[in-house]
Amino acid sequence: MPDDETAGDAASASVRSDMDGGVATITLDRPDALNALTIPMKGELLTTLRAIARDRTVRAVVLTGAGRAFCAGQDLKERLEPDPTPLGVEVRERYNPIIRAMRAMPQPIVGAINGVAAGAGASLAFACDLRVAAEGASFVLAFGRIGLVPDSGASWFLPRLVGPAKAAEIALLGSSMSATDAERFGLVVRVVPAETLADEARAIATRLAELAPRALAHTKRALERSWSVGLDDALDDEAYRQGIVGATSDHAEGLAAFIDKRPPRFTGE
Ligand code: T3D
Repeated sequence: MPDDETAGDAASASVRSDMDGGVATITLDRPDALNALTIPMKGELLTTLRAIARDRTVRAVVLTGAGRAFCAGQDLKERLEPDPTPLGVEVRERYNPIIRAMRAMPQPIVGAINGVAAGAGASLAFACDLRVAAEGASFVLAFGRIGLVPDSGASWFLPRLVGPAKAAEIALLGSSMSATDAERFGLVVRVVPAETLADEARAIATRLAELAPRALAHTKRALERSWSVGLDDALDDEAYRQGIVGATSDHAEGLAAFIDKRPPRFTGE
């Protein structure tokens, strides 16, 4: 691991995180460069994700961008500096850990896609559990336009999210996918006016934050696992996870709340 993972402490942080009522909001904050990812920024993002994953008071996460873009992917100007890290190393050691951290964290992540999500920025959007988009937002696999291949999970997420035919069109032609098309293909759950995006994303995250955290974490893991196993394995996996969450206090609380006709109060126990 390159030794920039603690860059999140820097005064010029370009990743902000705010906590409110069990929902952590992570904001990519380099609006002048459409939130393009630099080496320090990738370190900050990874540190933030790992800290949130360990924090049991965080029940759901919102990931968004400052300004008019969600994220324009790799900062291409940084690549022109002397002695850039070889691309394979950059992807393996700085991008892949971010995607793995997003998928491994127990909390669900809601992507609030406020504008263009390009290159690895699109990959970050795909790695969220749910996405809500502002009118005018778009997804662009910009990799091909600069002679690169989709990375940071884009080639894996996209066919699963929109189907192989649409994925091939977007990945090979580099066509931009509008928010409206993204909703049609199920990539985003909803398209909303830009001025209501933050509230909409927060409302979804708040709903998630009110659910039983361990059941949510197991659901996230089971959905992901289902992509690579057959029905037989999936049935076994469901039984295994049900055995675990079925023994939690939160399950007992859910049952009691149903009988009492009141909202449940889940604690994560
Ligand atoms: O390490 C590695 O390289 C391997 C990993 C690769 C992963 C990747 O992400 S590769 C793909 C990298 N991203 C791109 O190729 C996208 C480049 N950007 C664009 O194609 C366009 O900017 C957008 C389609 C995203 C938006 O277009 P538009 O017309 O709305 O905005 P713009 O005028 O192009 O950009 C506004 C500013 O942001 C501009 O700066 P300036 O001229 O006002 O000072 C532009 O240079 C800057 N900007 C946008 N994208 C990037 C960027 N600066 C650095 N890196 C960027 N990726």
